[in-house]
Amino acid sequence: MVFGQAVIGPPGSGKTTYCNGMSQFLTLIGRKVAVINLDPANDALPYECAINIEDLIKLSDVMNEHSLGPNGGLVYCMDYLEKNIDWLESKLKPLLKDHYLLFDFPGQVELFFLHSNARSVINKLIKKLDLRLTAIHLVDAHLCSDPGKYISALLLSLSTMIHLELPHINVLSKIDLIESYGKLAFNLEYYTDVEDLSYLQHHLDQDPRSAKYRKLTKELCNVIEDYNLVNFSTLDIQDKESVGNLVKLIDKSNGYIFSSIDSSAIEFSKIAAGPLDWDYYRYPFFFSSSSKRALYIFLPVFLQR
Ligand SMILES: Nc1nc2c(ncn2[C@@H]2O[C@H](COP(=O)(O)OP(=O)(O)OP(=O)(O)O)[C@@H](O)[C@H]2O)c(=O)[nH]1
Ligand SMILES: [Mg+2]
Repeated sequence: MVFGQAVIGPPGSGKTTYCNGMSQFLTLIGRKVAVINLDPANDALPYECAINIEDLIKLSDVMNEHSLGPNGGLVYCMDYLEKNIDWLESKLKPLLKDHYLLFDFPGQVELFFLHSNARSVINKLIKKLDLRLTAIHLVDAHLCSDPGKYISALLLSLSTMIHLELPHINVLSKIDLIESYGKLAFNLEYYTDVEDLSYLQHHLDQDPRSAKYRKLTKELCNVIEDYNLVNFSTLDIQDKESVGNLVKLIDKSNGYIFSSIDSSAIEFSKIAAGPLDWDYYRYPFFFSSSSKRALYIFLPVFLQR
């Protein structure tokens, strides 16, 4: 059984930086990590890449040969990858024995709530290679500073969850920058827990442009609340505690925490129902703010770019 993450989210939400930071963190806690770049538009990769889609297809070639723009080009590349899934499988096979996989996907959101190609790539890999993947959906935290943008982030997260049908964690990325966009109308927990969206209505009414769409927005909020699926974790990729908390959630969602257990169903259920603190005590630096080693590993995440 091979565990890993499919890292997705809108352009610039921090996916590539996340793969870099997450691979450093996981390496630090003793996992062997392989980062797979599936974004054919990712030109300057900050991480060492085990597999690169550019070896199969290049966005610039596709755009030239087929007279496509970047968006059409990316859809073409993902279709091409789906048709040539054997290429990816053969590259992944040598890694399956002992690696944890991080897939860095393109930031074109239609690929993950509309088109079937990316979903099909993920599903084929899961079935053929027995992967356990969690979708990590990064959304820039600055969207919380505008109620209209926040609602569209909720809708995007919901449609992506329903479309991909994977264990799924929505993450407000770049949370360290949230205060630089001014004071939020509500506590951060309001935005992460997605509790009662009717409170947003008042704020939307302040803006004449959004007040015009009052009824529509209300119905959209009802849809989000009726599904009751979306909530968010937060992440500052430079902060080891923030990354550590997310790792705990991911390990629970894709079953990594069960991977070393071969005893009874009771043991499984104890872990499933218990707190998230599984056996992270194995890594003494995990939450120790005095640990400089982890900090030094993290600082270069941005400096390398
Ligand atoms: N302050 C802060 N900046 C971040 C964080 N994560 C990413 N960034 C910055 O956000 C910018 C975009 O990050 P990328 O990792 O390139 O985003 P991406 O989602 O891979 O972008 P595309 O591949 O173009 O869709 C970069 O300047 C990063 O340094 C974070 O947690 N905090
Ligand atoms: Mg990227």
